[in-house]
Amino acid sequence: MKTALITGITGQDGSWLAELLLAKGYAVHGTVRRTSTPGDSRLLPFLDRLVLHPADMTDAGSLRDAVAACRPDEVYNLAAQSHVGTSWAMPAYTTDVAGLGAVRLLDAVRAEAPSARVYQASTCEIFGTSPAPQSEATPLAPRNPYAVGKAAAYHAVRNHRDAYGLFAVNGILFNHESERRGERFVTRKITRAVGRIVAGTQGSLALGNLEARRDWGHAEDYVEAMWRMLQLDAPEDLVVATGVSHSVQDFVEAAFAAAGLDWREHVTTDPALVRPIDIPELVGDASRARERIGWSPRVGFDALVRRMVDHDVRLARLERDCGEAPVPRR
Ligand code: NAP
Ligand code: F7E
Repeated sequence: MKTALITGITGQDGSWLAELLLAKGYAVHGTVRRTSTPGDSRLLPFLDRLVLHPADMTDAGSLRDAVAACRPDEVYNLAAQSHVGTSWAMPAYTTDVAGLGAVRLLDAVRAEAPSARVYQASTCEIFGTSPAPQSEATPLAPRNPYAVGKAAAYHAVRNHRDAYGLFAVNGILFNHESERRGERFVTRKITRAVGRIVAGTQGSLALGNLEARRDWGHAEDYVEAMWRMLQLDAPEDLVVATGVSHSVQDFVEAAFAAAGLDWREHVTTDPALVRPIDIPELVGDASRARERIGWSPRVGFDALVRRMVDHDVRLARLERDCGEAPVPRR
């Protein structure tokens, strides 16, 4: 039985990856932050099959203890303050967690489990304003504090690979969403609003830049790519994307239409939600991933929107019927 350690196991991708690895027969360990209210709701269906270790990406000792406690075969570094908008409000913290956090983890692996394979959750955000479509050959041009931290982590992974022979890879993933997506990312913010509008518990939805174009896939497909990257014969950085971009407005139109609503009657724009710099278009060329790990997405844009809307309409009706107060996220 192989052992995997997932940092950020409580997040969207962490929960999908934990489920995938459990199904493959792994012993799955994860790091969790101490919080005043439990943050493990995404893990509840299989919580009793996980081993959780207290750790924070800002605390090198806790990461080293977690690695030493489970001596993993595979380490997936998914932990980050991953909201780009928030990274402008918390630049030092975000850059620390995403950048130095990865360095601390790599050092912990080198010290405690040097033969472990390491997956780093890199992101298309490192390409910033470099022209689309972006591939492994695209120059890095990070344009927000989150991306600056992730670009530092990207280079740290490559240095650890070349200097110490660590099997470490950057999965350069484009946007991926799901029914488990955090409610302040735009897709889930939209589908949660659609659900509540259908249930009669929300009237309108305020958004920022509707023109930005992103390459949206389903997270369940993307965690499969993470696992496949760690099964390669030799470590290699790969772009994972659908290759198709849509605007935020396209997503809004599709989500409202899926529930039989006209988005123009409900959506407003608020300049306070527009970022100081917003990347106009991120769309990936995943040809190399297709060739090296045989990966291609199974869930396309329309199916993604439909799955999220259906889920969030059901959820909003349940909340209404249980008398839970709706709290839309900005
Ligand atoms: P997410 O839902 O925001 O989850 C982030 C995880 O990181 C959570 O478990 C969170 O714990 C943990 N975390 C945050 N700050 C931490 C800290 N200081 N110390 C320890 N843990 C901390 O993100 P996601 O969508 O699953 O993404 C997973 C990873 O892939 C992230 O690194 C993200 O930057 C990267 N990525 C995501 C996408 C995407 O489209 N989803 C694309 C490319 C790359 P709490 O539950 O305690 O907050
Ligand atoms: O924004 C625009 C916003 O916050 C998408 C993270 O997982 O993917 C994610 O980062 C677009 C941007 O995701 C609102 O300005 C308009 O252009 O859903 P998002 P993101 O910034 O692309 C990358 C690959 C990651 O690595 C990140 O970790 O939508 N937008 N109006 C809005 N965005 C939000 N959040 N809220 C709005 O009201």
